[in-house]
Amino acid sequence: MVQTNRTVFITGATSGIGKACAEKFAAAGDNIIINGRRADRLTALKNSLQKDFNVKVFELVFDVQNKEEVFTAVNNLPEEWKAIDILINNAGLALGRDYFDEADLTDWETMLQTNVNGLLYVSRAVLPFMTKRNTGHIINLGSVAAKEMYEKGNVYCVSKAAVDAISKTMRIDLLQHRIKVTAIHPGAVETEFALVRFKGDKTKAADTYKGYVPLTAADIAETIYYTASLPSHVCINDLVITAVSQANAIYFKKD
Ligand code: NDP
Ligand code: 8X3
Repeated sequence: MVQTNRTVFITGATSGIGKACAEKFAAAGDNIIINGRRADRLTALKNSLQKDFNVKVFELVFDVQNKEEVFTAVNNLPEEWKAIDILINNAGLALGRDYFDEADLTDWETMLQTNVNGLLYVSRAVLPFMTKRNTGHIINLGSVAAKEMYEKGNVYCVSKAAVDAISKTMRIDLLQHRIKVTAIHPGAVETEFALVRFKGDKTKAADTYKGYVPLTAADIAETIYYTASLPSHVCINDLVITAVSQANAIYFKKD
């Protein structure tokens, strides 16, 4: 039987996959800690989850890039929110689609600081609550971009390859605490991801998803929920998921 009433901490819950995960886990009766930088969106999500699903929701506004903010927010959680069962390290972004020799250095720094360092900070802050109880599940959002490098993907691919490697090393070091570590690697998912990558250019963002049926955020939330609902002795370590029209990070069948 699937456990409910768990405490699930989701980073980057103001949009896309993170928001869909918050809705999926809340619909199943879990209590949710939601994070993001856009406080207005977090409050709206908190209100709708509480109203629709009658679960408890706690908002944590912080930037995962900021070590101080991360540790202060996590360490100051009220006692009843500290027994975190599942951490979904979802906050992340791509910025730019440029050749290596032309790419913007600030874009590179922001991707590494968010997708790699941010994930490390949040995990390191939350882990003492899990190791103390010798239980927990960390779910990291990688990407097909971790599995194949593609043209003009450079540092985004690097950051997701790092998430892949971090997931493997976490799994080894956390064995002694019976903590599950799952890396989820989606192909193209239609969210605000492309709009962020192309810095508000709606035409380029829409082109990303043209000519085929992409994954939805709800597809990924469903998959993540599945990995979090298996018996306590079972762990999905690594899961690659794409639309039927996508073979890997590079090959698509578009109309
Ligand atoms: P969205 O742009 O829709 O959502 C990204 C979320 O991350 C937002 O809630 C945003 O919140 C949050 N976020 C970004 N930077 C920070 C930060 N510094 N601190 C806290 N939160 C932050 O994209 P997706 O839902 O598609 O992306 C979610 C994850 O999935 C990312 O890690 C992405 O790399 C990965 N992924 C996405 C794919 C896709 O095709 N969409 C495919 C493969 C992987 P806010 O701006 O409010 O801070
Ligand atoms: C997002 C998918 O193909 O844009 O991680 O890298 S892709």
